[in-house]
Formats: sequence, C-alpha cells, structure tokens
Amino acid sequence: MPVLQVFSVVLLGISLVYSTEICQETNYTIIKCGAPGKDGLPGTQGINGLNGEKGAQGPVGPAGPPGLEGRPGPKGEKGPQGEKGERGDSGASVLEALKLQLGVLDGKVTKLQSNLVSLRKAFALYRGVKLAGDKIYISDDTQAVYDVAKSTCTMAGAQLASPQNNDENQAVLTIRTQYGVSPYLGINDIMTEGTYRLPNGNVISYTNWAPNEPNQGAGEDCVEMYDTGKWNDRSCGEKRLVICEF
Ligand SMILES: [Ca+2]
Ligand SMILES: [Ca+2]
Repeated sequence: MPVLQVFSVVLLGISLVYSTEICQETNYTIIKCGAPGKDGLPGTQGINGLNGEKGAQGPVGPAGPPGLEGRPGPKGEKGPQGEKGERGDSGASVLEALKLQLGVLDGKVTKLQSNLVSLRKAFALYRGVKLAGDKIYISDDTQAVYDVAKSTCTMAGAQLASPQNNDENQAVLTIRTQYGVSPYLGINDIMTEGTYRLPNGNVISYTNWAPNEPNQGAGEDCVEMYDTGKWNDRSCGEKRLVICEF
C-alpha cells in the first residue's frame, strides 16, 4: 500500500479516536455513541405527595370584635349569711334612748311624789295646818278685815279658804276650832247681791249655810264660818281669822 494511503488510514483512526466518546461501558464491551439528541417533551404530572408534618403554633393575633350578649345563666345557690353590721343613729336607736331617759325621769318623779306625801303628812301635824285632798289650809292665828285677809293670802300665792265640798269645809272647821275664831271665807256676793262666787269668779255650787242664812242683812256681802262649820253672810269690816288655801 502506498505511503499516502497508509497515512490517511492512520489519520482517520486518530480522528475517530479523538472525535468519539464512550457512551456505555460494560464488563465485556465498550459502546461508543454519537452526539446527544435533543431534549424530549415534558412527562405527565405526577400524583400529589403525602401531607407534610404540622407546623409550630404561630403568634397570637389581634382581638376580634365583641360578640352578642349571651342568655342569662341559671340562678346560683344562696350564699352564707353576712356578719351583723353596727347599729347607726337610726330613728329606732333614738327612740330607745328616749325611752331610757323617760324611765329615769319616771323613777325620779315617783321618788319626788313619795317625798311630797311624806312632807304633807309631817306638815299637817303643825297647829293651824290641815289637808283636804290636794289642798292645804294654813293659819297663823292672824285676824284681819276681809280686804286685808284677802291680800295676805294673795301675797302668799294662795287665796282665802273657799271650801267646795264637805272634806274641805271640815278642814277649815278644824283650824277654826283650834283658834276659836270665825274665819272669813273667800266666798262673797260683792259683785252681785245674792250671787255668791269663788275667788276665781265662778258661782259656787257647794254651800253649807246656817239656818235662815244668808239673810242678806245690810252690807252683809262676805261669809264667815260658825263653830258648827255652817256659813253666815256677814259684813266685810269685821276682824276674822285668816285661813289661806294653797
Ligand atoms: Ca249680800
Ligand atoms: Ca247673815
């Protein structure tokens, strides 16, 4: 073979060796291939994969708007009784205080009444003093005409003895008996002849006239008491026992 042909074969071999690459190699052979082909079309979509694991809890979000008011719940059980409060200045406490004061005053009044009864009894033991009901008759054996006798008792805060029942008349008589002198009574008809009045101006309802009295003698406008307790109309200018009525 000519030299030129041999050279061409060698050159071709070299070009083949260096212009190709190995596509696949096995234990027995080496397969050589050509240039890579063009990319194929995309395959069909695969099936969905399995769900991933639950992620960590995220941060708390902002509060939402208030919801609608719910229905009332069931009534709860009765709670334990509370402690007793302190008493205030109520009307009831003021009333209790007044009742207490009234009780104290009532006790004092009862004591004073008891003392007064004792004093009256002791006072009645004196000469010229006599009790009748709630009245006290007193004389110190003074004798005077009517006007002086009247003013004597008035200045003492009393009036001339003017009995209005048998007990009072008897009390006056007792004093008259002690001194043996007829007294002037406070009863008279000075204002209106024949109409006998008490010192307060009221017409008398109780009388204890002696027989045939009052005889309405001349100037007989005052009244004296006999030693029998009976009454006689008498002139006012005589001196008679002064018995005051308290
Ligand atoms: Ca008269
Ligand atoms: Ca007379």
